[in-house]
Amino acid sequence: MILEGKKALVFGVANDRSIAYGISESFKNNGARLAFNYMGNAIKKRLEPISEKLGGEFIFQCDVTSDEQIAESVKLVKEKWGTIDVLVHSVAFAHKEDLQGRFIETSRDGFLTAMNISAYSLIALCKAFEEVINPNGSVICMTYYGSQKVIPNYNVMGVAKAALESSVRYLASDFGPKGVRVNAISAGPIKTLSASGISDFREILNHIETHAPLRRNVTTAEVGNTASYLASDMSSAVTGDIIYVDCGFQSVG
Ligand code: 0WD
Repeated sequence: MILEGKKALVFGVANDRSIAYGISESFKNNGARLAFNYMGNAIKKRLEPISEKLGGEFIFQCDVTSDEQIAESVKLVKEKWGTIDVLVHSVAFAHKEDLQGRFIETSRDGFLTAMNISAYSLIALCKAFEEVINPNGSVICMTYYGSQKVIPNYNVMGVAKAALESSVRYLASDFGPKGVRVNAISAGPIKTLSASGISDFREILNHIETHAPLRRNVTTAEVGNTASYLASDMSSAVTGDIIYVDCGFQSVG
């Protein structure tokens, strides 16, 4: 029970295939207390039974592009819990037309949308929740190898993930004196709702099965267990880091 009593806010559970769901299950199994955001009413309906199943203590509306909703979330979290120990950012978005074809075709609006939702939102959440995160707290976000190498069709999201990974290092530096750690997990490809927006995603999965040292794809449960390690005091000297949970693909890819 490495997370016994720790209060974890999880952003990005859309359904039970979400990476954030695997993270939440592992957190629950390790003794954490949980609360979840939802973006809009459609996701709220889906989230309610999931939160119940995982023993979530409350859910709250928070579109990460809205400073007002982020401020409201902080207020609510203060009322409910006072402080938090863990913040999980498992959120990303890019327009479908920007996840196919030539990267050079990315529009200004598409670029800014991807950057806003997928990268800036981490900074916005860290800034807003700074006052409630306990010393020894842990911030965890999700990234992908397309930030480092060209992965067909990942395009603008690769650029957004590069910004996110760099933000992890700067945020870790800002939070370090408080004892709060900031890290990213770079997960191998997983068939989720977001992933289905990427053109020819099946080919990426097949490529991993053939080329990754473990010759298979990663599961959300495996990503979840690494997140539990990062959320726990077991990783107390790990910060500003990108941890690969990808069946070893980045070592050969
Ligand atoms: O292969 C993959 N699936 C990988 C995903 C490999 C490596 C990393 N990742 C990352 C993603 O880029 C993302 O950062 O993991 C994170 C979680 O993605 P996921 O679990 O693959 O996707 P999904 O289940 O769709 O959850 C992402 C959620 C959204 O779901 P939908 O499908 O409704 O877009 O991000 C949330 C939303 O719940 N989200 C937002 N939340 C608040 N405000 C917003 C927003 N503006 N936009 C999207």
